[in-house]
Amino acid sequence: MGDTIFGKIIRREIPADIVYEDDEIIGFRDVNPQAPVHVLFIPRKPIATLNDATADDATLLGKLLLACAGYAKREGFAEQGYRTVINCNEHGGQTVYHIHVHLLAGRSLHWPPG
Ligand code: IU
Repeated sequence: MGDTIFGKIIRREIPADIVYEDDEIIGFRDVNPQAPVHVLFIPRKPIATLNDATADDATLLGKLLLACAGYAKREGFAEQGYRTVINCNEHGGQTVYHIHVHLLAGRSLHWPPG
C-alpha cells in the first residue's frame, strides 16, 4: 500500500501527541477530537483497512484492542466506559488508509452513530 500521514507519524516525520507506544503499536491524540478523549491506536505495520488484515494479523489486531483497554484503565475511565471504532472504506467513513482504532471517551456517546 501507499504511505499515509500515519506512516509519517510512526517515522516521526510529522509531530503527533503520542500517548502510547510499544514495539508494534502507537497511540496518539486525534487532531480533530470528537470526544474529550479521542486517541487513535495504530499498528506500525501499514495495513490499509480491516479488509486487508489476514489471519497472520489476528494477534496484532487483538493487541490493538488490548492497548485501548489498557489505556482506558490507566487513565481511569474504563469503568465509566468508552467506545472503540474501526471505520472501513468509504461507507464506513474511513479517510486515512492505515488501519486505526478510535478510542472515544469522556462523555456519553450516542447510539447508533450517524
Ligand atoms: P477515519 O476513521 O479514517 O475517518 O479517521 C481518521 C482520523 O484521523 C480522523 O479522526 C482525523 O481527525 C484523524 N487525523 C489525525 O489525527 N491526524 C491527521 O494528521 C489526520 C487525520 I490527515
